[in-house]
Parts: sequence; C-alpha cells; structure tokens
Amino acid sequence: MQHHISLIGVPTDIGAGARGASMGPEALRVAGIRSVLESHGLDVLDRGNLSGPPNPWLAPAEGYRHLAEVVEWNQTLHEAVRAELAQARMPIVLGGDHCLGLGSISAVARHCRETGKKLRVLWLDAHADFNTAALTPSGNIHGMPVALLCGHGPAPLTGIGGTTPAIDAGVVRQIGIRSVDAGEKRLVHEAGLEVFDMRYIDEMGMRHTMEQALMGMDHNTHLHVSFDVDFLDPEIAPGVGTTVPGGPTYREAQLCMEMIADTGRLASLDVMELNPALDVRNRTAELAVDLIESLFGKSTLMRKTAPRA
Ligand SMILES: [Mn+2]
Repeated sequence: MQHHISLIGVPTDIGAGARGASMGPEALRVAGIRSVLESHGLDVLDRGNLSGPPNPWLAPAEGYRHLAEVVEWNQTLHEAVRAELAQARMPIVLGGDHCLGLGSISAVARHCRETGKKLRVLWLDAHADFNTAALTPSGNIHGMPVALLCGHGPAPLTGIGGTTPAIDAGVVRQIGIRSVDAGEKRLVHEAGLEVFDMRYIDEMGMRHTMEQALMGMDHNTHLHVSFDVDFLDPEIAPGVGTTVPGGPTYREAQLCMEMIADTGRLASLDVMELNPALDVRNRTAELAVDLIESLFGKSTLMRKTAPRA
C-alpha cells in the first residue's frame, strides 16, 4: 500500500439536499485524521481545502440543482486527485457531499487508463446514487454520481475527465444499500451494477459480502473506496443528511474496513457526506476517523494474522 498520503478538503454541499456537509473536512481534521494516520507510520500531507463557488441554494433547473457549480467543484477536484496520483501519493478526499465522487473517481479511472491498472470501486452507501434527472424531482446531484460516472446524465458532468463513460459499471461493488427509488432500481439492474444490499449482508454476513466484493483483484488492481458516512447505521452515525435505518453496525463496519485493509490494494479514498451541523459532539466524525484507521491497518483483534477458514 502507498505510504504517502494527501488529504484534500472539499468544503461544499453543492449537490446535497441539506446544508452542512461543507463543514465535513474540518470536522474530520478536528477528529484527528492526520495524527491517526501518522501514528501508523504514514507520511501525511494536508493539502488544505480546494475552493469553488458558494452554494446559492436554488431550486433545480431542467432537472439538475446547481449544475454549473457542481461541474466547477468536480473539475477542480478531478485535477487535484489527478495531480496526487501522478506524484504517486494516495489521495484521501474529505467531503463534501457525494456529488464529489464524480470528480474523484473520474480522476482515478483516468489514472488507471494511463498507467494500465485495473480499477475496482467499492461504494459504501445507504443509497445506490444512481439517479437521473428523469427519476428524481429533487435534482440533488449527490444522488447521481454513480450514474454520471457510468455515462448517464448531462455532458458537462459525464465528460469530466475527457472520457465518457468515465468508468465501466462492472468495476463497481456497492455495499450497504437500503434505499433505492423504483426507477433507479431498474437503471441499476440495466447497468449491471453489482449490489450487496442490506438484505444480502443480513443473510450472508459481512465477511462473505466482502469476500465477494473484493474477489478477482490482483497485484495490478487500483482499489478505490468511496465511503458515504450514511453507509453506517444512524444509531452510531447521526451526523449525515440522509440517514436510513438498518445500516451496518459498528462491528460490521469494522470488519468491512479490516478486510479492505487486508487486501493491501487500497490506493484512493473518499470520505463523504459527513454533516457536522447534524452531528452530536463530533461523534460521527470520530467514528469515521476510527473506521479510516482500520482501513489503514489498525486491527481491533489481538491476533497476529487475520482469521481465515
Ligand atoms: Mn452517497
């Protein structure tokens, strides 16, 4: 795994339906993300925050809310992530709402194309984020990034990074999904996304789920994790704008992160949708940092090797 890490703050809630995710980067810093990573021997540079247009808080226009501003923020993020990868550093994007997954992952996909790497994207989320303007009346673009990455949506968004679609739907594994609109469900099936929803996790367990989601990777795979904090059960993670009951417990989330760490393939990460305005004494930010620590190899278990059958 890459030992040189760059933190990129993206303080905007431009694609969200509630204000506040713009404060996410600072809350993650206050929760100690840098020192926690450094305590594992990692070299961490905090690049500070990107800048972009303010949130005008307008109604959607032609089905998309704040389209021009979303394009601008994502273009800036795309370039920032690209620059880190070009310098062989691992970008950790501190969101910001999940519309930023577009700029981040389009840059990762571009890097993989340019370097001949295989891409795997784990999308940890309560939602499939596969909406289109035709399906959602809200027009909030944070519900659309996976669809946009797969080429569904307006050209200024789907074309960020120069290649449309930015990714093949076959590289995505979605985990923790439990809230999908009817029309969105149809699109997800048509696109061929592999979805491990909560029913699957309930029936098969997190260990089997992660074994499936991580299967088929090799030494040449770039693993990107897009971690929407609403993936977690709201009982443990109240600080998000779009809570959905029935998410992974603390132990399930830890196991998920530890199994990702065990692969040694993590090469880029998004931490999205943390909303300090809705949090309780920063506990959701602290939990997110705790889980990120596991993603980078903190083992909760006092064992020398990971348990395997
Ligand atoms: Mn999301």
